[in-house]
Order: sequence, then C-alpha cells, then structure tokens
Amino acid sequence: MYRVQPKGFATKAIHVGQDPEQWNCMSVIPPISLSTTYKQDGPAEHRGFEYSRSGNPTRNVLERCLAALDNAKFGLTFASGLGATTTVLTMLSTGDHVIVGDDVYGGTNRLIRQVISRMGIDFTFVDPTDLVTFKSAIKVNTKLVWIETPTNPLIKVADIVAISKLCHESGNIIVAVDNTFLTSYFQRPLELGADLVCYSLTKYMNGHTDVVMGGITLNCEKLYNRLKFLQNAAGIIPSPFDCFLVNRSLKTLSIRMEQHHKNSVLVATFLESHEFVEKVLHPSLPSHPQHKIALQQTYGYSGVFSFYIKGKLEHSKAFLRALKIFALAESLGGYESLAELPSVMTHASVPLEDRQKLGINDSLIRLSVGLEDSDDLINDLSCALEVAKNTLT
Ligand code: P1T
Repeated sequence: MYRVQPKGFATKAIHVGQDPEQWNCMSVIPPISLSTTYKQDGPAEHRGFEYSRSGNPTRNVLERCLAALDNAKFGLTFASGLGATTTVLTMLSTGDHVIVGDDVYGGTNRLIRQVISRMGIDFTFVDPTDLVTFKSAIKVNTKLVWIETPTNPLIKVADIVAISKLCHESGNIIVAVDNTFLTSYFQRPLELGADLVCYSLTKYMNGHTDVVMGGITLNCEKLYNRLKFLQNAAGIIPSPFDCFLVNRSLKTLSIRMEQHHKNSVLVATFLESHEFVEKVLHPSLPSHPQHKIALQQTYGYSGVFSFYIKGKLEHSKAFLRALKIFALAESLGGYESLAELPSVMTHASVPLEDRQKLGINDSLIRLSVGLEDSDDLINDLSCALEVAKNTLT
C-alpha cells in the first residue's frame, strides 16, 4: 500500500493564490495580465510590479499555488522544464562539481554534457539507487545533486530521505529532485529532505499537452532570492497566458493523477502477463526493484512507465506503428496516451555507450498512459503486440 494522502490537496490547488479580493473587479478566476510594464506612482515607486519579466500578477498566482502544493514557502516558474534546470545550474561557478543521476531526461543529459560542462563545471553521473557509489562520488567541491525519481526512462526509484541525509551530512550540498513524473500530488520531496523540487510543468501539472513550462519550489529564503534574481537576470520566464493555463490545470490535478494511477496499474499488469513482453518497469508492481521505497515515499504512481518488448528494433517499430489510440510521440503526462522509443527519440542524445550500459536499448518502449478507458488502452496494446509478434526479422 502506498502512503495515505493527507486531506486538503485539492482545496489548496483550487484556492491558494486565487483570492478574488486581490483584484479590483473581484474576478473569481485570476485575470491574465498581458501588460509588459506597470505604471509607477513616482520614479522607482511601484505597487509590486514594474516590468513583466521581473514580476507578473498572473505568474504570481501560479507560483503561490505551486508552492502550496509542495507545502513549500516559495515557487518560481520558467519558460520550460529545461529553463528551470538551466537556472538552477547557473547558481554554480567554475570549479564546482555536480552529481547527476545516470538516468535523466535526454535533454537534461545534453544540457549538462554539451552546455554547462563547457563552463568549467565538473559532473559525475551516478546511479541514484546505489547509495555506496553515490557516497563515493561526493567531492569537497560538490555543490549540487540533481536526481530524477522515478527516472526517465528506466523508472528507477531513488531514496530521497537517504540521499538528502548523505548530502547534508557531507557538507552544504543542495539536493534538487526533478519531480516531473509524480507531481506534488504523489510525491513531495521537500518533506523528505530535498532542498529544491523541479518540474517540467509541461507534463502532468499542466496535463493538457498545450503548454511548455518549468517550475521550482523550495523553502530556503537565501536560495529563493538567488533563483528569483536569476529568473529575472537570465530571463527564462513563461508567458502570462501559459501561467493562466497551468493554473487552471492544477484545479484538476488530484483527480487526473488518481485516474492516471488506476489506468497505468491496469495496463502495466496486463503487459507483465503478456508473452511478448520481456519485462515491465513500474513502481506499483511488486517485481519492481525499488517497489518498497516507492510505497514508503510516495502516495501513488502516475501514467508513465516503460517495458521491454521481446524482439529487436523491427518489433518495437512494428508495435509503435500499429498503435491506434496511443499516439507515437515524445512527451508524457497529458490526458491522451502516448508511446515512444527512447533510444531513438527522447534519449537519442545520450551517448550510445551510456545507453547500452543503462539498458536504454531498441526494445525499451515508454508509455504515457492517459485518461481514456483502460479497456480500450489494453485492447490497443494487445493488438499492437500481436502485430509485433508476427513481424518477421
Ligand atoms: O520539455 P521541458 O518542459 O523543457 O522539460 C524537460 C524535462 C525535464 N525533466 C523531465 C523528467 C522531463 O521528462 C523533461 C521533458 N521530457 C520529455 C519531453 C520526454 O518526452 O521525456
């Protein structure tokens, strides 16, 4: 059994930051403030807003609500999930060292290897489920740990309590957890000891596949002030219209996540029993290596998981082409079901040697189970597996 979700999440999602009294017109739904600039009463005398990059009323509403959902003091939003990651990494200086989970989103891997490492910042990629190796990777100049849990696309579950303890005992290391796959509804890393929670809000938090955005929540005021400064100084901000959309989407986050959980468990259980499936990677299944940790630190699971099909690239391709309800597309977390092949799509930029070592091969298929009827989804997968099975090589 997963942890029991405390009451109050849905109420916070619907009300925090939304008080109609803050607007002259008493708007129940927060208005979209498109103005790029705000009239000042006197030079440098303003009423909270001066220029929309440094602060915007619609963005403020969303940032307050996001913080509340993680029981955090502060929230910040960015133009994309990678924009949030970039902003965190720009807190570092030349000579600093960072430990990164070995299985992270391909774009995060590419940002680190091909952009940030050129600025004289040193990185070590480590399996976040192997605490012994993790500990030995810590150096005197380690300033940041960046992990995803569950990881993308291998769905490894890291022990946030243990990693945070290790990092805080070993020095002043900031622990950042990318919580994109579970959202604040199913996992709240700050309560488990992490310092920063990062999101691709593009995924479940928005959930409607129509906004690209990133977010950070945190409790430390000093870190917040630095990140708030960088949000304005580097300028990787979201548009007010997108903030409005994500804020609207948060109102249904709890019910969407409950349904993603139900559907994905049914689909994963079906796949695990299928003769043409080698292995299913889903934290709700007792066969998952970190199943117990998942139950201890989360309140449930979302719709994204991976499985190995029996066969080779041709079989994976035949399967993906045969799907009718699942769309063959990158991304995850929307109400619609998606399927993809990480080795040639989302994780193609991870060096081949690393992919081989990790197990991101041509038989690994990632699903994002949406909110359609589970019977229809299972039927779609069943028919596509049949096509793959009958593919001659
Ligand atoms: O796409 P963007 O909003 O910039 O978010 C980047 C990102 C960060 N963290 C995780 C765990 C992610 O999965 C992503 C984006 N991932 C995909 C687009 C994908 O298909 O995996």
